[in-house]
Amino acid sequence: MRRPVRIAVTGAAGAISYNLLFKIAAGEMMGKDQPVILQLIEIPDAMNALRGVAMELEDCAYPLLHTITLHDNVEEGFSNCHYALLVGARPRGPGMERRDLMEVNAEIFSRQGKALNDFANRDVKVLVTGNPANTNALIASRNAPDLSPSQFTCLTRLDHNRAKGMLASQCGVTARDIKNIVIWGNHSPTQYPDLHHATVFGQPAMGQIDTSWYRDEFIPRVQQRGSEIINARGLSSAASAAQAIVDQMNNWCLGTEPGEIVSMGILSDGSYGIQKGIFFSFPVRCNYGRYQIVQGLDVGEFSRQKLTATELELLEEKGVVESLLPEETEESHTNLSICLKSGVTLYADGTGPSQESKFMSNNRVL
Ligand code: NAX
Repeated sequence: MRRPVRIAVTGAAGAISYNLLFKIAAGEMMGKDQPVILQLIEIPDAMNALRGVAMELEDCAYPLLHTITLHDNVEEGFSNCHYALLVGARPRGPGMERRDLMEVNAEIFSRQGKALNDFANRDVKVLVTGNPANTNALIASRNAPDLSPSQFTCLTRLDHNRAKGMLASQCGVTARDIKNIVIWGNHSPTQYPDLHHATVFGQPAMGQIDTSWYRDEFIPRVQQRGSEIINARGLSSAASAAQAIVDQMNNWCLGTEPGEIVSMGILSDGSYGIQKGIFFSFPVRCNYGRYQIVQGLDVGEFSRQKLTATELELLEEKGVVESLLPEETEESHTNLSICLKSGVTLYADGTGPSQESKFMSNNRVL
């Protein structure tokens, strides 16, 4: 049996986590041979609810679930974690403007970035789901000067999966027959679901659908899918969001299928002309626990306009939280090459590879 990995989850008593934690404990995220330790984090008021969730997890008697720990603060909760799933966030309250929401969450995510910097495993992989996900990822990453920005990602896999599901339904095929959808930009209604590189049964998707359906129905529907679900269900997406978290982490850690493209929100390195220093959803491939932006995809005039719109929104969001972005990390976030470094996996009990050993280090270059 392998050594258990530590997975910290914030917002662990919330709706998404109620779908997510059971999947993780069942081995759907990290593999069927990987035991897990769940470090569950909530706000103090939700600790009782969290205890209930922990009891249910225990009652499932999952063979891979090694330990569950409960925490009402991130400093303890992130201690030595190998993976951090930042799901919890403040929802938009009555009369709250978008800017207010961003400011409240900015404070939460700057504290979480600092706690990851100080207490998490040096190789921690972080996935931010709490909204506004891209900008929250930026805040967390900018507040973690000792970690590489490439260790932070935000969730745009739900948008990717939504696009895949809708295209499959339109073409009368299953999601398995569809490849290489790309979501560009922000996890918001400005995101751009791009089908120009997608294939259905290995043939270009654009040749199998109407351009007018693509532009006038498909794109707005993917962009607005979150609201469509809230209107229908009275509650926001939870099970599909949990599945997307599992998919994104699984691909990041265990790799994508050969040749397959997936979408992931990551720090822009300037690829495709997108300004550096913002978290933007790009087409990526993953292998050996790393992701790499797929280069050289053709971006036509229609696509370019959409990319620019979502890029501008992210730059505007960044402007709102600028005061919470420490200056010391500005350079590492606009010049990725200077902050890429080697890391070693350290275990809490000190039995991991020696930090000094140059043979055991892994290269985090993207
Ligand atoms: P819930 O309101 O059901 O749960 C959120 C939980 O987070 C609550 O239990 C709350 O107590 C906890 N929490 C709040 N602040 C916290 C903090 N500082 N530390 C630890 N826990 C904290 O929301 P849920 O439906 O689970 O959604 C969670 C977040 O995901 C929301 O921000 C939501 O907007 C966002 N989403 C992001 C998606 C994406 O694709 N990026 C899609 C789904 C979802 O809408």
